[in-house]
Amino acid sequence: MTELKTQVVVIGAGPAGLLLSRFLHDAGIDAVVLERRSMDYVLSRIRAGVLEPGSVGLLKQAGVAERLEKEGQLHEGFAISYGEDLLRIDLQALAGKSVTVYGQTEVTKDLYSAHQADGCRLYENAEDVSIEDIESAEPVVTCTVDGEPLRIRCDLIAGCDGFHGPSRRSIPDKHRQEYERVYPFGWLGILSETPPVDHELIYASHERGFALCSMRSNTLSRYYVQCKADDNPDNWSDEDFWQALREHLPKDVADTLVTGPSIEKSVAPLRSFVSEPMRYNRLFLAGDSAHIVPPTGAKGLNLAFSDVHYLSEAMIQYFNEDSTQGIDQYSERALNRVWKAERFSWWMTSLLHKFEDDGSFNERIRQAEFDYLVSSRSYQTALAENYVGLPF
Ligand code: FAS
Ligand code: PHB
Repeated sequence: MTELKTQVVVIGAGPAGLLLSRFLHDAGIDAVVLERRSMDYVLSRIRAGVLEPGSVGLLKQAGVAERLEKEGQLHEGFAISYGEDLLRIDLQALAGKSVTVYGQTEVTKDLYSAHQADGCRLYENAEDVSIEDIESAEPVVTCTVDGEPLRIRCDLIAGCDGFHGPSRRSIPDKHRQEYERVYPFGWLGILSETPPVDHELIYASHERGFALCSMRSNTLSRYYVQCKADDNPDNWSDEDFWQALREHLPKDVADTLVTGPSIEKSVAPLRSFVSEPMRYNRLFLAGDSAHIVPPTGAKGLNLAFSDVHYLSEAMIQYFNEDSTQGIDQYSERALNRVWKAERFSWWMTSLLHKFEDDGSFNERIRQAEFDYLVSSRSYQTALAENYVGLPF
């Protein structure tokens, strides 16, 4: 049995956990990160691809934006297609800001290499992570690493372990309120070494359903089509996927689509989920451990970073200024921004997807919503403001 003492145990080495431990390290606060999987596995995940300017600012503040600034693509706008109609949302003109296309995989790699360079403590393949004495002044986190039991006493715990992690569940049910909407569809996504069909993202809504044309670079494209929630990627050949994608896009876009073999293919279910509060005694939840958004609004990763913005400030204040003000306000501050992003992601999902059981009235409402968007600069501005990210 190895016994350790630290100030903060960070559970989960995804983007939230790694960014938090970076900020704590810079403030001279000792932390230990526990990750259930191997870091090779964590670094191989294909997830988000759009960064708000606020997230880019945090990555710069953390000193891990060098490659992002070189390889990231600045996007001043994106398009929404509705059947054959195409509307460009000019983010720069409407909201005065642009987003950056740079894969979550790359962000996580940059954070991890900085973590290693700092010589910060991270235990990968940490099994059976569990929290003890969660109501005490010195909680304990236990786990097993390479068969060796590890016991870590700490002051505070950051639950950055995603939706399926133990942190949220260690908060007693009577102290937790969960809000959820599970959508009756998923996203089938592929990655292909082909040039993107457009230099900006296209969110396509079609009577057949939703599709998204995105990218990771000028030679690496990321595409999604709406599929059944429990669909299996093996049910889809590459040709099936490309055919379905073409059918969801305006003809003149589909005609320019360059296809090729997929190098990754996966299905992601869509749900909106929030667990309140985001703090229980000395445990603080950040990122997907506390909330999930459907990816239609490109908010998942960005919300994880905004949580870390609030939580790192609060923990630094607690340890370095002996003030509990930040940690006492953390849950409320974070949830305030989380719910606005939940609303936007739900709105984008409702506008752009096909709901089988919806009936013609809702179909017509969606059409009217799109027509209003096309005709109203203020409505486009509201969309743009939310897409680039509301202030912290
Ligand atoms: P993460 O899930 O990234 O990280 C949590 C970490 O905790 C993981 O490394 C996990 O292994 C670890 N962990 C779990 N249980 C543990 C335990 N018991 N002990 C120790 N460690 C444990 N967002 C978009 O904007 N666009 C997208 O296209 C998109 N696609 C997505 C596809 C999928 C399949 C998923 C799940 C999410 C997607 N998201 C997308 C949202 C995504 O970007 C998340 O919001 C983001 O990864 C959240 O980061 P974290 O909170 O750090 O959680
Ligand atoms: C992606 O590139 O993976 C991506 C982009 C925008 C979204 C969702 C996913 O809204």
